[in-house]
Amino acid sequence: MAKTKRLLTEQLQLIDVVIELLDARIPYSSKNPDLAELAMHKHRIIVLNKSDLADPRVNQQWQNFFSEQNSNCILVDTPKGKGLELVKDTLRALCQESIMLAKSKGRISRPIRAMIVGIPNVGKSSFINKIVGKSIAITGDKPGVTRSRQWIRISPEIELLDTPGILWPKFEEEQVGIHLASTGAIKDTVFDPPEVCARLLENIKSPYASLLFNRYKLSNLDGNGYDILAQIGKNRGCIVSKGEIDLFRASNILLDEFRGGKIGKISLELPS
Ligand SMILES: Nc1nc2c(ncn2[C@@H]2O[C@H](COP(=O)(O)OP(=O)(O)O)[C@@H](O)[C@H]2O)c(=O)[nH]1
Ligand SMILES: [Mg+2]
Repeated sequence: MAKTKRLLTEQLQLIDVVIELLDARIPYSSKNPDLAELAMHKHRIIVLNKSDLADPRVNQQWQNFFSEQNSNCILVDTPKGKGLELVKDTLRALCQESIMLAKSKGRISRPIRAMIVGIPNVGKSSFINKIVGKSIAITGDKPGVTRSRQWIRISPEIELLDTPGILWPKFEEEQVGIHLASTGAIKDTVFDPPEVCARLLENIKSPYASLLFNRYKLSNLDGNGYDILAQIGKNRGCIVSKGEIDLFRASNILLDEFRGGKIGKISLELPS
């Protein structure tokens, strides 16, 4: 973490605007606690990425919440490219002052420089590829590949750092860990998948009951998360010998379908 933090601090010195990607389903849990301080003197844009997987009503609440804190907050669906033009417009608007200043002095302003930051799996590489417009090889994550930093011009006045800044998630709160595991931000191996699923089901069973009924043909949502997981396993044929239900297989199905948005548009956190 110390090394990651040092690298981020270095990268931040090069740019004007930080674009912080959050997972729209878990804006609280996917927000890095230290970034506000590290990027104190930079313009910032919050992108609620994967907004296509989250509950539209809740997306709106989060957008209002961040706007009330005077943060620029944009809903994005990276694969469909939704919201990306607004990100570029916002970048330009944020830097308007320095552009005007340069003009008034008869100078041509240099391009605005921005970088993407976010926790693992939030969509950083996809976002960069999409906003750049063509697929570029992101080689930075592979050990042994060294390459100099590159700026990619995404419009005449905007340049983007080609490697995203990697942020570490919060570690202290247990509920945060469950949310990060549910969405796939941290590896399943850190957690017991049936436990993650049981907690996930307890979180969503009342706000999203109808989605669960529809997807898994449940007869009821009685009992705790493990009971519901067992029903899902039974209905999906996750049976081991003697009719016992394989909760691990049921968990894999549930996690895959939740992460892929197959159950429906589900948000795990509200601003309140
Ligand atoms: N549904 C959906 N999936 C996304 C979105 N953005 C990224 N993804 C997916 O999330 C996964 C992780 O993305 P990646 O760019 O590798 O994340 P990184 O680790 O932050 O670089 C990939 O499977 C992407 O296709 C989005 O807006 N919506
Ligand atoms: Mg990546």
